[in-house]
Amino acid sequence: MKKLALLATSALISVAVTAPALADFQTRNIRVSNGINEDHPVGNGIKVMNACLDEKSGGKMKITAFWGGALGGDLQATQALRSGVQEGVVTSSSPLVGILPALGVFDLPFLFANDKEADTVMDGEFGDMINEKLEAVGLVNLGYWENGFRNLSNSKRPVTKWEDFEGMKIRVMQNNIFLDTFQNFGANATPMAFGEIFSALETKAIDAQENPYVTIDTSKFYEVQKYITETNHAYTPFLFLFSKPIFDSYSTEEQAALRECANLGRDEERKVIRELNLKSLEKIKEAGLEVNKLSPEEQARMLEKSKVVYDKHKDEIGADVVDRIQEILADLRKS
Ligand code: TK8
Repeated sequence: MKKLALLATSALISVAVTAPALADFQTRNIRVSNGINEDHPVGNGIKVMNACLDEKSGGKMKITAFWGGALGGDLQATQALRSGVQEGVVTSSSPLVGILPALGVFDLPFLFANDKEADTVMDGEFGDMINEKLEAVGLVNLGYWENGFRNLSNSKRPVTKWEDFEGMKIRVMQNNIFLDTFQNFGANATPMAFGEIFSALETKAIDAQENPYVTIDTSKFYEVQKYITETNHAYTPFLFLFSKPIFDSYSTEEQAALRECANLGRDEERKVIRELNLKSLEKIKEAGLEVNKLSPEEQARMLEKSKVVYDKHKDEIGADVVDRIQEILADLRKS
């Protein structure tokens, strides 16, 4: 009898310890929009994130992802987050410079030399500093996912030096640094939302666009392009943004679960996208595109030619922000 009573008490205690934790989770249907398609590695990342949320919240928190711009483009979705009418978006940083000019730092041409540099900058104090600035404009960044190094595709001619851009009609993101970079190479650059690229290439309204191989593959741009050049001219990250007004209404446990699960998702996404990169290039080749690479000398020439773009945009990005990233990169290159 005594033993039973004891057992009953300890059962009560264990309920008392675990119950409040679960009560801290409510049913949350988290809508996350994407411009890219579900077979992009962001899809793998979101799967992992969902499994993690499911476990932590006892099935209460769940992401529903929308693909191919079904909830609107990057900029439109981000504004919906700021006004608290949508939970999340996976967006390139570049179209958001009108909201936060400091993000333009990632658009500076030939800034990063490789993945490792990008990861170190994004996951370190520099990434944290940008995250603080994002919070001030109503956006919680759950993490830097990989979009990747950007390469040029076109339907006109092989491009192996900047002079080959002459007169080429190229789509750029809604971003003045990209606009100036390509105008400066002699191209005729047009800012356009991601969702309009395919048909603009198909109808020849534009000749060219630039995106990582995996995006050119999963968004099928190779179907309407003839040439591709590995330019690696920019590494613009994906931000996994969450609406700050909605985030602030969540419990501490829910917020922590989102942050932890987003990190797991990011690790998976980065792993998958890096494995897929060369496979995507193979697929693009098999589709019949002519592939060229910029020589290191030409990359250096393009960077030199782009110094005017750095100078023109430095103050608007924030001189302190540009100086800081250059110091961090210089240190990394020493070690
Ligand atoms: C997808 C975009 C895309 C970006 C672009 O929504 O616009 O070219 O590289 O990944 O964010």
